[in-house]
Amino acid sequence: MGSVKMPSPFFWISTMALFTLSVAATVHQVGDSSGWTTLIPVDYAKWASSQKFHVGDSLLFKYNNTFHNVLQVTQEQFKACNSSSPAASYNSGADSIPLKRPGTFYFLCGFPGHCQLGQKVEVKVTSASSSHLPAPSPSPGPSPSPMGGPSASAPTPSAASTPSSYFFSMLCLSLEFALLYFVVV
Ligand SMILES: *[C@@H]1O[C@H](CO)[C@@H](O)[C@H](O)[C@H]1NC(C)=O
Ligand SMILES: *[C@@H]1O[C@H](CO)[C@@H](O)[C@H](O)[C@H]1NC(C)=O
Ligand SMILES: [Cu+2]
Repeated sequence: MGSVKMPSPFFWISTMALFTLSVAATVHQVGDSSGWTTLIPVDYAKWASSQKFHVGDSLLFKYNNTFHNVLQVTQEQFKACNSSSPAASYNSGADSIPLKRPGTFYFLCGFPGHCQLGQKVEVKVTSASSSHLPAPSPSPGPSPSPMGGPSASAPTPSAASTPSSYFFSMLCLSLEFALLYFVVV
């Protein structure tokens, strides 16, 4: 008790296992820090192509529900911005939608004109068995330290194109290291 020890193999195995789990269940905030909106023109197709969606992940739609909602629709309804008979609808303003199976899923805002303004997103979900690790592209700016302080939690608009899943993974990794440090020592 109180003596400083080298981390045991258990430490490394646990860390790797927890890291794998944290990466496997990514929360994809739609539109990153811009959220689900028409005020700022967000290219949701571009956002979706910056993400890797796997079974077990979830989508997070954040918006002011006075002005927006989230409707899950078919491909045909998506193309036509038809919100008359959605398969599912959400209006909490912070909707977490689990991605339970592989396939392509279509969402749009049902408020008049919003879908036509581009408030629609198509998400291609692949099975959980494929590779989870996002390819970290070299960033020209200062990269966040994995052990960085809580002040680094608010993503800046310039970082909006970086996959939010990467930051989430790094955050989880930091927390796991901190937790396991106290468990082992
Ligand atoms: C939504 O917007 C309205 C009008 O701007 C505002 O009064 C309300 O507080 C907002 N709601 C949330 C949850 O931000
Ligand atoms: C919208 O979708 C519904 C249900 O699929 C369909 O009955 C209706 O004709 C569609 N409306 C338009 C304008 O495409
Ligand atoms: Cu809307």
